[in-house]
Amino acid sequence: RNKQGFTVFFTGFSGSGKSTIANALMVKLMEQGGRPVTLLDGDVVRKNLSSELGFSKEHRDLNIRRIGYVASEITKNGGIAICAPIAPYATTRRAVREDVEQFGAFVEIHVATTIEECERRDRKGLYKLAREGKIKEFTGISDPYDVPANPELSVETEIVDVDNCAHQVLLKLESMGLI
Ligand code: GGZ
Repeated sequence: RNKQGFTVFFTGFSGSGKSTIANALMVKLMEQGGRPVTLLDGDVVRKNLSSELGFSKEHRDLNIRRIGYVASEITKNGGIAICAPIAPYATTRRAVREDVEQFGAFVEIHVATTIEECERRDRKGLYKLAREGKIKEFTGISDPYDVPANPELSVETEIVDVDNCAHQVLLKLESMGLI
């Protein structure tokens, strides 16, 4: 039972809380034992797998397709892949979904923190730099973000804390019969 692999794919703005929720989810899934859990975090992937890429549409798409390929291999082999890039383009998310769904479930989670709230928090000071024009093509400021139309789940980080968001994801996975 529950041997099929699957991919949990978080999408949302920089500073929305994707990494934090993804990490909390990883801990919960590892506690359950069973399948290996692999986290493909946005900035870690950029450092190790996509270090030559920038933030044009072409480069973002290439980055996301690489993440999708790795996630589909993990899914194929019965593992759990947790991805947490911005992934701003709906068509690219769709393509990754199709890659993964050949082998197992694709669970898209919209981390629905508004751009206003991400900019207010500005944990890494990147929004300030983007406003000053020192970072170009910054998602939500000077670059597009397609809001997911039909995610499996949307988490509202402005009213729900991190642990609770991760718990909501866990409940969704349960209701889908994946865990
Ligand atoms: C968006 C940027 C940009 C631009 C650098 N636009 O908060 P962070 O810092 O750690 O997460 C962001 C990360 C985005 O990389 P992704 O691979 O997730 O993006 S994508 O899915 O679109 O390929 C941010 C930082 O890199 N960053 N410049 N212009 N975020």
